[in-house]
Amino acid sequence: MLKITALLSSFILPFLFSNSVFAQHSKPYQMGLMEPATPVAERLIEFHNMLMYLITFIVLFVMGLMIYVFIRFNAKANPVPSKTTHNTPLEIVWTLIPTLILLAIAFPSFKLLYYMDRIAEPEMTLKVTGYQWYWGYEYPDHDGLSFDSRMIPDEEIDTSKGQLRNLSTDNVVVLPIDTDIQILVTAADVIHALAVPAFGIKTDAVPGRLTETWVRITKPGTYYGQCSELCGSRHAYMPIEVKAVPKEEFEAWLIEAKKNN
Ligand SMILES: [Cu+2]
Repeated sequence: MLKITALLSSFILPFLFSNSVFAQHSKPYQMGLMEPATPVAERLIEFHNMLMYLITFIVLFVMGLMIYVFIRFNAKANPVPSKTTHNTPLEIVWTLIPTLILLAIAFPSFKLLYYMDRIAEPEMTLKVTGYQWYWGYEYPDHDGLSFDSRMIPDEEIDTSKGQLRNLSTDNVVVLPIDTDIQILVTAADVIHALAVPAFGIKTDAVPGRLTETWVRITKPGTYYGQCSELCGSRHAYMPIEVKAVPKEEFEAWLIEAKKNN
């Protein structure tokens, strides 16, 4: 009985409390996608939800038809089968409706793809380089400020500071909120991928190539991501930690960071 209660509470409690703190990283027993922190992530989630409705409707509809066929036209219920082979209106309908459904998916999909691609006039740039196995960050618009960011090892994790195992880093990337930030992604050794779910970004970091993406963070907070391209033995241990702060706070951080650079 105790075990069941414990099991139930571990399922239910995260749901009850999941809204009390802004969700920046995935939670145990989380349902659904991470709370969005950029317009791109918001649109991705809207698109995902739209597809969920569509898929659910199609699955139920096809399942209904099949169940009807199994019952109505099995050998017992329908011993003498019809020899009908063509039905032109029906064939037009079952070609046209799926085509319209595909168009209804393709149109917003391409629109979103181009929206995600790049920002026309970025206010600042962050360059990210993937290494085996950490990330390097550069702020080319801010006197070339640059630093490396490595995962904090398990034994040094300080939970009193809110540090998270396998997610917190020694040098946090600080970015201003409400700013169009161009992110240039590359790698120095093998292919990595910069992925931050709350920002809706997952961009390959390819050696010798500069890939572009962008964010406009709408809520201050700490956001986590991980390398999402299998890059070697410590692939799982090169997290991304981004701290989004108001612009004034970002300027203050810049002054401090440049001193230590
Ligand atoms: Cu990697």
